[in-house]
Amino acid sequence: MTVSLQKHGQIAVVTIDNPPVNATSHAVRLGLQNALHQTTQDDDVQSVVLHCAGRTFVAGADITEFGAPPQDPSLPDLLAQIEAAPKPWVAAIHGTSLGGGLETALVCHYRIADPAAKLALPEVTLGLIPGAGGTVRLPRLIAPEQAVEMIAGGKPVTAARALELGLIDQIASADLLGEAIALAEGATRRAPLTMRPFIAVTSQDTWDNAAQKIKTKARGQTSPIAAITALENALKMDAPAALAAERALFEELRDSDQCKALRHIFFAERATAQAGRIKGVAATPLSQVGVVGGGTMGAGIAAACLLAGYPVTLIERNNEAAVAGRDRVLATLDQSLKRGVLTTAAHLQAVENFHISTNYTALSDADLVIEAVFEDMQVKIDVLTALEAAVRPDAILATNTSYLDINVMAAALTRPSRVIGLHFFSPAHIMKLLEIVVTDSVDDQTTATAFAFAKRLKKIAVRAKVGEGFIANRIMSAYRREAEYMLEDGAMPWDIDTAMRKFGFPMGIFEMQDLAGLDISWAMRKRLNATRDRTQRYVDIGDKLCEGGHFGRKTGRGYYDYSDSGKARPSAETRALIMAESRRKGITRVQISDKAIMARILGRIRSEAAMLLHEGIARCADDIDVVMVNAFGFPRWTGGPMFHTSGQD
Ligand code: 3H9
Repeated sequence: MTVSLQKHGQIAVVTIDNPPVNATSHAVRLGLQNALHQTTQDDDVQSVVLHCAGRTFVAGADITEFGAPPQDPSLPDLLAQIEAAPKPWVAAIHGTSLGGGLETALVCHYRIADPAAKLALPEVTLGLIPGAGGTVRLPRLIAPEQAVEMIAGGKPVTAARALELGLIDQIASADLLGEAIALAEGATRRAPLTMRPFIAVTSQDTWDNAAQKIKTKARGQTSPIAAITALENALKMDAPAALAAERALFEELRDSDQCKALRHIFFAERATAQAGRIKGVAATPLSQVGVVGGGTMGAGIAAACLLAGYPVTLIERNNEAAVAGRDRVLATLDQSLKRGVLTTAAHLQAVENFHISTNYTALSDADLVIEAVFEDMQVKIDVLTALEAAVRPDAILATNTSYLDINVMAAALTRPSRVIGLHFFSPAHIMKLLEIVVTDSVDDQTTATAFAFAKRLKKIAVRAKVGEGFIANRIMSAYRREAEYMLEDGAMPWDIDTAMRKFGFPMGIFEMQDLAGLDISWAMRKRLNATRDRTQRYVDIGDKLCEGGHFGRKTGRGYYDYSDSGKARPSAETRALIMAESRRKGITRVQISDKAIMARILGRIRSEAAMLLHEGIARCADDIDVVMVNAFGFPRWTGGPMFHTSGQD
């Protein structure tokens, strides 16, 4: 039964059981309507507790039903009926109460939550606004400034924060259902939220500032702006009118291209994990992780593993480097504590789980060791060879290389089947993407284990095969090359960056390179120089900037000049260099419009992606969308480059 009813004395417990996340599918809505009818009719029932089986309270409307013809009862209508019920309803919340799930909790007359519960209205992340009364009821329960943050930001709040905000009445101490029943026993019927006046905004200025911040952050995404409109309606109109306006706005957004694109990327991100589900193969449980190299990347990887609860040993070549690596990791853990990502107890545990050493023998118990040493084939082979001698024969050896040939590394070892690529993105404890690079010799168990490891780290794992730059860096190198061609053809770095920002990237390709350091790609170009295809167009501008010591932000000069406060300004020197390079090559510069800039960038991404698919390096077009959105800030609301440009071939 999707929705069942049980009586505990005079309390009816209505249970939704609709795995995996108790979404309000048609069957759930019908079941709830039935339960409402039964509990209303039954004179023995004094109050009702609404609770969910499985891992979570309702996590939202059923997204798979969007796009299909609507089936009655609609969620808004059903929720209005529950809100008007003659007997009090108590929502017992565990796991995640999201979107339509939180809206369901809002029509209940009381809310009690498990201490680990999270509550959110994440509809904006799907290109929507809450469509079942969230924008109207929430500002009648909590301050509108907080409501707009939840609705336009979409971020979850913890149970403790929800209590502070007035979003819930109580946090359960041990037994959620038992305590919800106790609450229901003493409950009297409260006025529905829609009958209450909304809470006044603190001041028009505070509201305007909050709204302005959201608009700036939206960068072309429509739903956060619509969220502000819906809340402003809720503050101006009476509840029935505001509910009708919310519904109209929701339906318009639901049928929009941005919503379709965001739904595409939501499901694409979940489908990447299928590459790790190999029939008949179980992942090996990992209890000890080793990381070699305590620089930015290694320390980030160690922190990511500690945040996921793994005991970690970090190896460096000498004491000084080990201590520096340790300090980096501990600083990250401290930041995570401050940001509320870790509780005090979990922080303490992570610090206890962390060890440093200068000797590979400290890894004799490790199940997985990830090397993050200098990007040089011989250095990496030496490290992996030494590791192979120190670890158990069944331990997995992973490399975090961004470009190098992992087949060559594996071939240099005696157990190539246990070697895999785990390509993290910086900062490794924050960036969601992890490329899992399968070699020609890796065994299925190692691959399945790498995917399970990624899941525990809460990363989105995308499978790639070995090939220069795998998926992400190969595509980035391709559109960076195209952007460099445009420098010679007529655009300036700031023209290209502006066009990319207008399209929705958080920053342009040249700003990004200045931030990362121009010397990194320069080193790679020097490495590839001997084998470079001389018939291919080559742009020398980046090399010439580096030869002049312009390595980007860290040297105060790169494509841009940087003031002491870090503000970027177009550089006259870069402009002169670019003009001189066009002249030297005999290129007549022509103005390139924003539209033409983006057409060239997108075209290049698409053609490189086609090659990756043809070569089997990427599994499918959806994986490429996931990579581009999560590695380089390709605007999510376009659905990624493949979805965005589909139909253009
Ligand atoms: C909404 O509510 C609109 C209303 O305001 C108004 C309506 C009128 N529907 O992520 P996971 C599937 S909009 C259908 O891997 P986790 C998911 O595809 C909605 N399916 O697990 C996956 O399937 P599979 C607002 C859904 O533990 C499986 O569940 N709500 C839905 O890492 C497991 O998912 C949201 O935006 C859904 N709503 O994370 C919440 N949600 O196994 C969206 C999940 O076949 N969901 N599935 O690949 C999430 O944020 C996460 O899934 C959640 C669990 C945190 C719940």
